[in-house]
Amino acid sequence: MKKAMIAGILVVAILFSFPLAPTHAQETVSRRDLVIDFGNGLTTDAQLTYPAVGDGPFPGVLLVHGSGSTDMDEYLPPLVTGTGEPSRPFLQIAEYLSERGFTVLRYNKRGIGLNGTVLNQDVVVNTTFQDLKGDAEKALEVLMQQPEVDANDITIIGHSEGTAMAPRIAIEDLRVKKIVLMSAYAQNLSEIIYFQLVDRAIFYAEEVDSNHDGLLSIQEVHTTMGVENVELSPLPPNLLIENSTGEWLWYPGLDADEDGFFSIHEELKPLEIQAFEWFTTSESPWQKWLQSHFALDTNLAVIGNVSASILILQGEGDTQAPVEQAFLLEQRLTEIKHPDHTLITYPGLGHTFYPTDGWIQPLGPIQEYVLSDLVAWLKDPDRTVRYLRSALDESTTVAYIAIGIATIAVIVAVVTTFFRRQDSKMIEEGPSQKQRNILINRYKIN
Ligand SMILES: [Ca+2]
Ligand SMILES: [Ca+2]
Repeated sequence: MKKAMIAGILVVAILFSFPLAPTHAQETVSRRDLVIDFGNGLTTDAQLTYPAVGDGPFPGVLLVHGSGSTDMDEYLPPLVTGTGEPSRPFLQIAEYLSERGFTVLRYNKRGIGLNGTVLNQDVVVNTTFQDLKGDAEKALEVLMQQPEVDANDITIIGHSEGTAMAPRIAIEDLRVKKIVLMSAYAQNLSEIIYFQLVDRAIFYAEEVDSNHDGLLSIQEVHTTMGVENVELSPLPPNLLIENSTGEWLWYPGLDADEDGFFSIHEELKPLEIQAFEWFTTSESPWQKWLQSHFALDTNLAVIGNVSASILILQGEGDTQAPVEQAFLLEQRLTEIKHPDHTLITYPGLGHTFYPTDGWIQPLGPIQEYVLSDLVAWLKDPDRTVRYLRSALDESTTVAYIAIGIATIAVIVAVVTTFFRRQDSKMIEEGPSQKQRNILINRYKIN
């Protein structure tokens, strides 16, 4: 009896001490770890995800990251997600798509390891836009070589900085049939950074300025301290005011004219412009990458050259790639009558399609309805009809040319045979009376 009780306690202890690790009943996604060779001795880790059922080949999707030290999951630390947990938008996309019939490749950026760890500072500091684009192209080749991938149905999904790469790769490589731009840029990165550093701070400050006198008071800033995720705003209060003496004061240098207020246009704006100028010209580690971006044509200038189908997904509350960027791209595609382009914008969602609150933008996980729209677009029969039609157009053209050549050949053969017959007849029999009359008329032969 005692033994049975101890055994019972042990069973209960075991049940409660082991985490019930797999919460799902059945694994629905298969995974294969890969290593991608970027050349010059540089390799990176990657992972292929594909449906657990079937041998494929399945439609292939490549994920191309946003800026920063980004791993294959686009890992974002709790510091910026506002949820207390990290978020992994690319892992989310890969699993969501693979569960629904796609093979997806995602890879660590050059020099970057798991959770955005910098593995090779030298490589990271020297990375240019062209390097990143070349890496994406190498990853694309690896994706297309996988037996689970239908090389005739390839999509590139770019997020943020990746939206500058996807169109350029699709223009050069017509095997890419679809591109998806999530949180897209239309203008040059220098304009985006100016918006992020200068405009965004001013817009937010105007919200904090509750009496609308153009001046931030200590009280107005202090009031924002309890606001949820306020540390993710463009002007976190703990960077504006301090209380080391028992009294709240502006940080030195902010209230330059010492009138007790932080003027939005006279004091804040010049500081933000200084920050922009420092960021874009200093000896900072990002200079090589920044300058390579500044030298690029805008996305707006190149998007019209993409023949692949285009989906743009944009959060209307995105404070990093504002929704106007997506509207500009959509307008260009409409202007040039691009045959297959779709824009979906999401009210209240930010840069990672997570709910945002005005200028406070937590980078939490992607809302499921956005992923659902993505799959619906990728699987829409309109896409398939478009490819079939273009394949049909190609084969129809080839058929017309073949029929044309064959017809001409037959006519030539018939005509040649006819004249040969006539000639040989004339030689054998001599000209008939009618032929003789024609010859006499034409050449006045008597
Ligand atoms: Ca005020
Ligand atoms: Ca002042």
